[in-house]
Amino acid sequence: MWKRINWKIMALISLLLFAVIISAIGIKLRDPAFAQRVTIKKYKIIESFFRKFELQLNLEKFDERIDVINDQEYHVEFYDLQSLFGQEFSFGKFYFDTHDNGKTLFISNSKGFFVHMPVKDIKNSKSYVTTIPSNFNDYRNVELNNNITGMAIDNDKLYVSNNTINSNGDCMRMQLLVADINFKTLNFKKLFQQEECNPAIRKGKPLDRVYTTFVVGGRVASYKDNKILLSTSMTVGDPQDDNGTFGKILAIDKTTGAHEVISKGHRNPQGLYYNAEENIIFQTEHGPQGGDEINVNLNPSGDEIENYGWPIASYGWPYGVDTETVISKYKKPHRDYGFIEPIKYFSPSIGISAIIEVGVQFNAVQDRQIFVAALSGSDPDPQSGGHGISHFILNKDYTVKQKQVFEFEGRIRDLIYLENINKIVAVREWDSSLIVISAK
Ligand SMILES: [Ca+2]
Repeated sequence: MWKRINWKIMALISLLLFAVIISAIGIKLRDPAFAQRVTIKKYKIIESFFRKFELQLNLEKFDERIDVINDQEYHVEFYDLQSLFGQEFSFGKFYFDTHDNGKTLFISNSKGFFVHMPVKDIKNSKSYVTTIPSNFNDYRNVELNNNITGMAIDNDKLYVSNNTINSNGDCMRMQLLVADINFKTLNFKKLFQQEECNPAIRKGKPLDRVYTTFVVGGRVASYKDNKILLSTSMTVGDPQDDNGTFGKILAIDKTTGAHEVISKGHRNPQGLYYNAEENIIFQTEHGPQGGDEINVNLNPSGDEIENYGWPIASYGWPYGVDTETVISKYKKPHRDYGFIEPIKYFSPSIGISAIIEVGVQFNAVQDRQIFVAALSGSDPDPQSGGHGISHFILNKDYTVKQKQVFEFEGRIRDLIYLENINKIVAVREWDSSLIVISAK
């Protein structure tokens, strides 16, 4: 009898104790400082695993829907990448490219976690990706989040760009790294680095509080003539200066790392696509307040530097002024001042990001067509393009014939068309969902 009561009391006490501990943890977790410490610790453990080991992780379909866009039906599927990168990575930026004639998909997040998967497996509702350890952290100031800003694969080599800061904390530069493709480890080396500095402002020691004017750009794409394209942002440098490397599309020699300027007058270009068959560069860039642009370069070469107008021409306004009442100081249209006119601009901005061109085999659309991703738009109209992927059908003169938006809540940074399975793939950043689009 006593033994039985004793057992019951013990069980009750244990239960109470358990409840107290659980609620204490609950209260503690609601303390933002504590939650942050736990997150950082968890993050560091996951991060060290990703960097050091080859791991296989599930990729599972969790949702699908049908969208009708520009009079065509599309199948839209959602796969969970969350378990792969964990919740704390969901704010990470994702970049894609393929290897081995489109048979293998590479994904990197901005912190330099690389995974690969067979492209044919994307058709399965459950598949897996495999991580690849790398030395990317050797080229990144972890505290300052000098993260990846672009990735491209070209001839068995993987290229990534990032901004790097010197040890004094007063000079920020964009660099292009290259590694031989190897599923066991990616060993990056530096191929190119900007000579000029973005003047960072050092505040405090260690270098945990360095402020810069914005330094982004950094899209990377395969190009012709043994070169890789790299887009650079402008800060204090002059995007109109032929000799500088700010606000440019550069072509970097894959052997020597030497650069040439392909086009100038760019503000913050975060979308870059090269059509090798026709020798055309498609490019997007962020405007200031409004004035996001889609641009096309119909004859890229190192001989003549095309000029896209920044900081003289733009459809945007300077930050901090009321766009309703103040006339913008920027010139428009571009063409009246000798600059190349964007094929499309967005005011308000959509937070324009990746751009890809897709052929007739994707969806039987006969005209030229492009898909454009967006990071965030201030326009409440869901068809503005600020929250989703815009599908543009173009006329022969590159004016817009038709435009409609695949609506997704959240930021979408990169897009890729996978020819082998005839699908477009994107990642929605807030929940790290892999979005797969195919024509019905
Ligand atoms: Ca422009």
